[in-house]
Amino acid sequence: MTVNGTIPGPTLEFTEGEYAVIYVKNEMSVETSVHWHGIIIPNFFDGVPYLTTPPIRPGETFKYEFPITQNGTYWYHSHTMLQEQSGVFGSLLINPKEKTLDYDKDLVLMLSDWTNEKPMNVLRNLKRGNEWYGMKKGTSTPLNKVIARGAFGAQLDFWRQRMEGADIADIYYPAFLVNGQQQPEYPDFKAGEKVRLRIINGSASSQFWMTFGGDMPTLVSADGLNVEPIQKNKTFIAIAETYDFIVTVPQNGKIEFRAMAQDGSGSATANIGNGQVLPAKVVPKPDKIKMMQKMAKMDMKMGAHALKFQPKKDERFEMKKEYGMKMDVMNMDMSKDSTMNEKVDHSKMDHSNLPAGKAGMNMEISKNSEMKMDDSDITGMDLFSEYNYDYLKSTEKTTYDKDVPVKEILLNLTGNMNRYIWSMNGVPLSETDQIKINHKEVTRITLNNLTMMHHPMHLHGHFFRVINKNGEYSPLKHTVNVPPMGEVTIEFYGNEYGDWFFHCHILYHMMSGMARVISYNTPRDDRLNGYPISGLLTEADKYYTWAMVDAASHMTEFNFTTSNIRNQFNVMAEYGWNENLEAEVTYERYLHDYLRVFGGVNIENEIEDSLDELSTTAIVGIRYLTPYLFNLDVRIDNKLRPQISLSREIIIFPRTAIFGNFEYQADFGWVDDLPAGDNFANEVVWNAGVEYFLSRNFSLMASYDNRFGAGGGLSVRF
Ligand SMILES: [Cu+2]
Repeated sequence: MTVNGTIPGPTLEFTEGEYAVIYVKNEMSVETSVHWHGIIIPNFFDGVPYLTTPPIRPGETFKYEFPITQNGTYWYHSHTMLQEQSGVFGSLLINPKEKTLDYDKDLVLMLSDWTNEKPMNVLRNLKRGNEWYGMKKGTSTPLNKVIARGAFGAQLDFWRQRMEGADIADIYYPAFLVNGQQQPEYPDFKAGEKVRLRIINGSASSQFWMTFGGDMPTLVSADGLNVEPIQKNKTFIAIAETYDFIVTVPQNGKIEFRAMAQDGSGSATANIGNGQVLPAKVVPKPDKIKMMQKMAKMDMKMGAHALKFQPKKDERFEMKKEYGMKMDVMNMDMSKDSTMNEKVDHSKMDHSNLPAGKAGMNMEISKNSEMKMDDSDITGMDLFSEYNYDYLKSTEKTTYDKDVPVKEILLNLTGNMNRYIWSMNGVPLSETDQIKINHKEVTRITLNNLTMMHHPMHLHGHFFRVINKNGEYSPLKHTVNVPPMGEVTIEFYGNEYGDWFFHCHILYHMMSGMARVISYNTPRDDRLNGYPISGLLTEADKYYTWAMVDAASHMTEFNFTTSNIRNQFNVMAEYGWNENLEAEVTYERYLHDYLRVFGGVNIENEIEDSLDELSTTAIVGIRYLTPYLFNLDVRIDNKLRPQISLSREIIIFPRTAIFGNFEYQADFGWVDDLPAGDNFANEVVWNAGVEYFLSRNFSLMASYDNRFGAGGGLSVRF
């Protein structure tokens, strides 16, 4: 999917004060939409289908029109499902009426991530818990590596909290791109020219560290708005953010611009100018095992519900209190990475009297040439201190009139990696009401991240203050990254009308429920009649279906699952060549992330190694994901025989997992008579095995099962 046949689509250039008229013709076979990211726009043209704007059906042309009241670097993208991942995005460059910055030329650098898979298939693989992406890009932390690094204690701590480890990015990308290429060249810029690099992160789920070769670049604007210019080389760019840097093309070579994926799984570069390459610094890969060890040492609680038992019940504050970072680690020293020689000229700052955000921490910024990496130095929050926005200072005061009423909103960012459900306050989009805000009031939102991932949160139609150490001069942004277990406070003045989307810009998180509608409670536009909002809500609560077949020398097994957020249907059939059989169909309802009730039908052969007599029973029970990530199944059948089983899978080597299952059924003879003289019978089923991942869809497996015996074969996932 493309815009006008290219990835990215064309750069749309305007000048502040113009009136934009843009015709979008849908030549695809599916619905689409275009959202103008960061643009202050009439609500109807914001481009979120079924919320503000009708979807564009195949063959239709939609006319967007809006006055251009701002200038800077912005972008546009499809807001329909995962189309942006496929390539429906481009840049939006708005020139100021009067040029205030000193530069000669513009160069847009649009970053993106590229997958050869269908994006919906990527999401399906995340939903089913396929470990392949981490294996493929070498960022998974198998048990052998964890043990070799002496981090088994930390691993146990994570497992106890139902977490596999510290995850940075979920998806494997074969390529990262700048303007659609892995290493584009821009030789037309001449030595001495000042170039304004307009960098946009149009990725679906990749965040980057940006570095520059040659002289220190000057950061002049963020999210389209000018900031106090600062010389800065190593800068983080979250998804959907934009940063403008002014660089001077050197006499002695070309500037290398490098964007390295945050998890170190790859990078893209661009060269600006001519001659020898002046290389950009390569940021070291993050050490996930070390992160795990540090996090385990910190006093914090993971595993907040991504799917609450009672979504209507307000438990935001209890959730914030129970989970996340404990307050006593908030007072600590912070050593800052100044390898890049940033212009941090203060050796000691006391921010304890600053208004909000992470204020209250006494920060000590030491001007070391190397980041201190020994454990004694790194405590608490400073694991993620390099992600704060303190380097952004607005050129003007951004505060609101003190007399304006303030409405405070707490949003805990929550997620469950096991089922790939993302939400806020434990409630995904499909189960929540709109957040009501008031016109002419300030809305202050505290974003409290209770997950191990970064979430770039984007609010449509507004700029919000990101409260940082610059107090009254805190910057205005449209997208803010909230680091793992971190807290960011934003606030904005309500000068709009209508409903606006607020969501994590990792598309796969948005599509899994991490989104909200912020509503001014004004009447819905008549032009949306026939496009109910349910069209948007159900996007984040789709059914995903997957299946697996094991074909082995001793048995064959078939598993089928179809699942949305609350409901799941399973079909399982195992057949041993020694004439043993078990098959089961169940429906499950998730009461919360870890607990579900189920009912269904089970078929088994009565007599060992013979299919002559099959017994069919109805079953009901519960399934529970225990601490340490065991799957517990407790059930009873219509012959009143209780059964308990426990299963677990662990990745022990980079591509190798072991698995085991133990099942115990008791029969007290309450319904069927037991053989004469017996008043109790039991049956034990167990199996254990090993699986080697060949690719996303194929594994070699070998197992022993006390019914079927030992053997090996192939597992196929589809
Ligand atoms: Cu997210």
